[in-house]
Amino acid sequence: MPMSPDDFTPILRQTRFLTSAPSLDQCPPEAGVEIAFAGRSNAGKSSALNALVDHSGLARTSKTPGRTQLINFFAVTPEWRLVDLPGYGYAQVPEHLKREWQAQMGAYLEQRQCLVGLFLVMDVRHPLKEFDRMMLEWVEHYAMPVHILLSKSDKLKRNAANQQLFAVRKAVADVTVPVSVQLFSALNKTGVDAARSRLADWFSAAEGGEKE
Ligand SMILES: Nc1nc2c(ncn2[C@@H]2O[C@H](COP(=O)(O)OP(=O)(O)OP(=O)(O)O)[C@@H](O)[C@H]2O)c(=O)[nH]1
Ligand SMILES: [Mg+2]
Repeated sequence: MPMSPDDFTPILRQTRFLTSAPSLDQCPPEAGVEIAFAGRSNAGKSSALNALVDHSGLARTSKTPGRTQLINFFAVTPEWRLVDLPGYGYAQVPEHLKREWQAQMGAYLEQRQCLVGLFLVMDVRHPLKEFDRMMLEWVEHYAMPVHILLSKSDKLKRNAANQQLFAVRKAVADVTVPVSVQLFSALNKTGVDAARSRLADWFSAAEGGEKE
């Protein structure tokens, strides 16, 4: 049964911080279902998560890139979790730490059985950078659906934002896993309803069933 927004939004509003994990072996137990937010540093992952659960300040946001360095888990219900992944691609980070990050993210995507889908957050003005393309290759490899938020859409005029939307849709048309793309703004709440219904679809589709 699809969940209506009227039913789901109050559930999302109950989201609470659960735990932070510095590495995969310290993640909470594999139970229920998880949806993760990935994206380059400063793309707006934490802001998007906060807008979706209607709780500013829940996930820490910052003007300093690389704020989120841990894997942060949020419980929507005892069964449903949202995961704020560390950002990637900030320039100041030494090469060995970038490799360490890649290994952690790769391991998380590969091994986390309860992960049912990825929200890939990209600044609408700078989509599909190298790391975004790597994430798309990974979700293809692990056969995981991906939903792209083109964030900070308030930074562009409506026409320019729509042009970016169509360009990204075209660019990902050949991706071999289910992929959807939308405009999003945590500032003026553009696209919040659409993103919530994607979360609701993934959570309720996975409910009670094992990931295939
Ligand atoms: N104008 C505008 N600014 C935004 C929006 N979303 C996020 N920002 C700003 O962009 C900056 C980064 O936002 P975060 O949500 O912390 O980004 P992040 O992807 O979690 O960053 P890391 O945790 O460092 O990887 C902050 O200064 C936010 O206020 C938006 O929709 N519109
Ligand atoms: Mg963050």
